[in-house]
Amino acid sequence: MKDAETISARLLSGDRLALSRMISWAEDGDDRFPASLSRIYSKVGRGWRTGITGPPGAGKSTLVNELARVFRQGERTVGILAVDPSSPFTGGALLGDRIRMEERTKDPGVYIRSMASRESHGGIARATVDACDVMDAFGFDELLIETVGVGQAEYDVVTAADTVLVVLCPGAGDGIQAMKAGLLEVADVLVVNKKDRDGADRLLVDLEEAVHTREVRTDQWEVPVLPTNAVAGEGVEAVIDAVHRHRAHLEAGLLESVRRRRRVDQVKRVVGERLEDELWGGRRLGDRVEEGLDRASTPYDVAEEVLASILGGNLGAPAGDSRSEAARR
Ligand SMILES: Nc1nc2c(ncn2[C@@H]2O[C@H](COP(=O)(O)OP(=O)(O)OP(=O)(O)O)[C@@H](O)[C@H]2O)c(=O)[nH]1
Ligand SMILES: [Mg+2]
Repeated sequence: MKDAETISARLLSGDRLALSRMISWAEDGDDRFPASLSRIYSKVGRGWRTGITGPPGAGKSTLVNELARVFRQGERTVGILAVDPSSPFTGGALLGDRIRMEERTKDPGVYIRSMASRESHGGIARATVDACDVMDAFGFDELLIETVGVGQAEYDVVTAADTVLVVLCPGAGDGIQAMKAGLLEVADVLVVNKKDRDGADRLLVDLEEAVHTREVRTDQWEVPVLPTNAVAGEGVEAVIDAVHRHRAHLEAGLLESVRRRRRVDQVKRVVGERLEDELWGGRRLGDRVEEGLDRASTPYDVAEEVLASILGGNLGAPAGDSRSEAARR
């Protein structure tokens, strides 16, 4: 793995091409990635990861741009990852984001990268965590991860973050819809963007009510609801202040366990992906499925056969199996 060695050394010396290369390896599931990650992993854990999610068009990219601007005024370096889990390629929306962020891209203290899902299964969440680890090891102080909040794949992506900002705006993606979509559940900070628009005050009040009437969070954090006008850069400092407060809150308590749980999730994703490749990649089991179906069995019968052949026929009697429990009673 000469390549992995070279790239990780270059990354640690501040080479941005190496940074981009490693993120591409993560994205492609390249087998050079694990070896290169292990060479930089001791540097992971210093950057703060802020996820920005919310309905399409809520103003996430505009806010990310503003957050980056304010961080830069404070001499903090910023790595930005725009993740589009539902797109099989880096499409138009992200391209538009890139143009808006042009001002930021000229700044050597800012790195911007978009990522899209190339495969249908959950690889994008795994790749997001990998990309964050790589940017973190590179040395960015602040990591910003933007993703559209619409479904499960996006929630998986957002769990890569230490602090989650949910950006809403009056109109299309109003509070009720956000609640239905479960967006409020993932929020550490709620942002009501487009506060210059009609309905913003109403949305603020609704969300504050929703936050306060909800059961107290197990982590004792009170979710702030903050108005912004991202285009005018208004309210952005208050958002950053909330991120800092949330960071201090986690650092005083749950941070280690939260990050550990996130690593556990990542291990599970890697195992899942590898298993899937092993099982179906070599067509070994694929052939078995075809044969089973030729015998006119149901998909369940064939699946049982396949599982039995993998697990050595011990299906149905794992440790602590409910039937054996019942027999003992
Ligand atoms: N009036 C007003 N317009 C805003 C504000 N923030 C963003 N916009 C506009 O809303 C539109 C969408 O903004 P984006 O930042 O692209 O929104 P987004 O959430 O990143 O959109 P997607 O990534 O496509 O989901 C743009 O035309 C912005 O200029 C705001 O505070 N007030
Ligand atoms: Mg956007």
